[in-house]
Amino acid sequence: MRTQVVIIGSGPAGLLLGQLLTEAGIDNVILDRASKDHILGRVRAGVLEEGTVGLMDRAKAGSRMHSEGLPHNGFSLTFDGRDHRIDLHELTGGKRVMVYGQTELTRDLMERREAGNAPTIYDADDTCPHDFGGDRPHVTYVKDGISHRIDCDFIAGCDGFHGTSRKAVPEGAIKTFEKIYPFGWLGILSEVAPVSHELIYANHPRGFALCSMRSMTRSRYYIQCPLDEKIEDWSDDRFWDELRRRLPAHHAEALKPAPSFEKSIAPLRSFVAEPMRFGRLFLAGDAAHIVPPTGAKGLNLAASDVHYLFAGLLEHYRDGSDAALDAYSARALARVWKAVRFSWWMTTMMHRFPDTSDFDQKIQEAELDYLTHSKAASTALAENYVGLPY
Ligand code: RFL
Ligand code: PHB
Repeated sequence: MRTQVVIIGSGPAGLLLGQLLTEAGIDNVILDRASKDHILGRVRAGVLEEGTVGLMDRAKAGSRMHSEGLPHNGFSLTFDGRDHRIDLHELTGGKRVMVYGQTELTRDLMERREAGNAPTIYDADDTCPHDFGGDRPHVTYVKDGISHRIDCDFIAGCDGFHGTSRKAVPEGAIKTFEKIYPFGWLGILSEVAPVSHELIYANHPRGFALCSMRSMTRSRYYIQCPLDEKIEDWSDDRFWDELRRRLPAHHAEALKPAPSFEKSIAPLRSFVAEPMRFGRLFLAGDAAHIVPPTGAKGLNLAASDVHYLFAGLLEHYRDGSDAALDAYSARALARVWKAVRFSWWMTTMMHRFPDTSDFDQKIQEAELDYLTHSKAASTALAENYVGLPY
């Protein structure tokens, strides 16, 4: 089998790239080791930057997002028992974010792909990119016990943090940067109206909490927890009780406990691999970088990588120029590092660290006070939260 671009991974990065390529008439095949149901069962990101929204439109997959997604003009930071609204719209001169679940975005892209009969191979085992240092790369995989090979022009490694693409790069050709945080997030989904119509990021002596949503009838809540916490020790009642304690009184009173239908613990990590291009293999999304979810940047970075990679592939096939492909890694990484910095900063400012000294605590309080009382500081937060320009 032969195609122009093999995409490893059917998450947001792979699906978005596949759809943009298909719309531009560039043949591609997506391989994923998981099943379609498994991929659609994952609950992850919830906040889309305008750039991500624009890419969904360009991929002709944005119509449900516009009818069911919730545009948000601001969010709340709470500390010291009080709410401080960050008016994104006002501070950024008219920008906003869209609250729309990653699961729904994934479903929309999959449906669009199926409608266009573009091939996706699910349950592909032992996927491996080969010969990407030369002009004739290929990818091998095993499906139902039978080995297959796809020859191609380019390989896009969109297979997430634990994927095979980054691991296929020779050790000396890649440099990685990592920071592991000493806590995780325990998250639940519940079929109940959100406690507020906007997101609430809460800094509290008992730890961070986040009130988010998937719709006006479905809530997504998180609390900071120790890394060794066991999910089976967290009954719904215990979760609601702990969340309530971390919110200012008026929100705590408005919180309506209801059964959860998803509950999981995610570790927090910052990670970047440099460069993001190795000959004819290009890494995009979580395959190249991870950010803690505090800044809502993971999915949005996957989208901005795809923006740069698609521009490069389009220029290659339409104009016969490799200038944009050659610039891919540097352009993507410049934006990635700014989001890594922002996510690290939000995480540091909003969480309780086990080794926080009295001095560190006072600095955190001063930072929050400054942030919420200085227009310049609030503007910097808002500008990063809505997404830096591509
Ligand atoms: P994905 O979504 O991980 O997709 C990778 C795909 O590759 C497949 N795969 C392989 N396929 C073939 N062969 C292999 N060897 C393979 N190994 C893996 C996988 O099955 C999968 O289908 O990466 P992508 O596309 O780069 O997208 C990135 C986003 O998913 C990620 O950044 C965000 O979800 C991160 N994230 C959040 N981001 C936000 O912007 N806001 C959030 O609120 C937010 N919350 C989260 C998150 C990530 C989480 N986890 C568990 C990683 C909450 C959680 C819990
Ligand atoms: C979510 O809705 O899952 C969500 C929203 C904002 C974040 C992280 C997660 O910063």
